[in-house]
Amino acid sequence: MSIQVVSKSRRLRSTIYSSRIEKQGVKSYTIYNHMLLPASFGDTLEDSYNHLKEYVQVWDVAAERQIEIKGKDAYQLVQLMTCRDLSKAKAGKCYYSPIIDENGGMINDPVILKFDDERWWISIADSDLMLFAKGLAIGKTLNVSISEPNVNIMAVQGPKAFNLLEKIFGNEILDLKFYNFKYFNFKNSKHLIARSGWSKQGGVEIYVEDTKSGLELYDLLFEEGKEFNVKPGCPHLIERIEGALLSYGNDMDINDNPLECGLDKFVNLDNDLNFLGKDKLIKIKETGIEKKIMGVKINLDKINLRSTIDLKIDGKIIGEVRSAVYSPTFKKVIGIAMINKPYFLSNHKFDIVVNDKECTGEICNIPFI
Ligand code: THG
Repeated sequence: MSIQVVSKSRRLRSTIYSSRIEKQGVKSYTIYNHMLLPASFGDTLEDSYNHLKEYVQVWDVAAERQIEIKGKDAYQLVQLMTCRDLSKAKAGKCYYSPIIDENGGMINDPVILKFDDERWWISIADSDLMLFAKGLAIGKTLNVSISEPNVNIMAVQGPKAFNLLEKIFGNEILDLKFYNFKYFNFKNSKHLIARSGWSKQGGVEIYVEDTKSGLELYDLLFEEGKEFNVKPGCPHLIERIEGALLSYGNDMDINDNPLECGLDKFVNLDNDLNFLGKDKLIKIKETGIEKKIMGVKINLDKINLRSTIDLKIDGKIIGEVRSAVYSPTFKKVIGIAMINKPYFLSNHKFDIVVNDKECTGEICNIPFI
């Protein structure tokens, strides 16, 4: 039997919600930004998937840490790190933005929040972005301060999310637009709420700065949510693969560029902005990419992926699957794969060996749904 326990310590940081989710029956954690991120509760993966698609869940996603960039040169530093054009970014908006190195390799894929030109939060995926930002700021002698404030996000996700939120915050919350954020009053405190989240089921993320008030709010969400069948939850492997929400470190890393990751929408090269990797990305765009993230469907009824598995055509490796799960919707395994040129151009069939068993699958477009 494989070992299922990871020992907790200060280094593997708990969140302000940990004691609560442990009472609520969290069954496993993963580690994200050196912090506990719940990975499952008591229900089966399929039950929590059905629940998320029908009701509302509250997630402890405090592991999505904020890196605050403040100071006169804050915009310059943020723009230096991303290939997304933030020159016209507006205060009160969120921007999903690839962070890239000097070769165009993906360092992170955060959501960036703009407060004003001199204050930004970078809501990071699982890599040490703060060190990268500090190195750049020191090297370029930029006038900024960089920190990781004590902000702990809880996400409220699912089709009933706004029914629940309206009960607590009033109908003003219904006017919040996708990827916008605003402060909302709760008792004697205010909380930054963004219409965003790592699911396609709709909802918000509450960036809790006032811990005491945030925990009261957490408890109230469960109290008021009873009529909507609220449950604790966490980012969901099936739901996120079906919706093709990419997972940094799983689906892509520093060896992949944003064009290979299908993030073309967020790669703005036709401008006079100064960001790392720009020349490289311009060249890559001219010559074309050598590999690309695609969907795969595999003729299996279960999989437990812990590392990549090669995909082959006539014995030749044509790519690798990087995330995969059984989908109750497609009644087979679906996954996210990096596929080599020219195989990403059409729906090729491939061979794959899973647990010593040979089987077949085919390449497809994402999102699946
Ligand atoms: N919320 C916040 N911070 C985060 C995440 C989050 N940090 C880590 C991780 N998730 C970052 N990765 C992603 C990946 C995809 C999306 C958000 C964060 C996402 N994409 C939308 C989509 O693909 O449909 C839309 C993006 C857009 O159109 O701008 O939501 O979840 N705070």
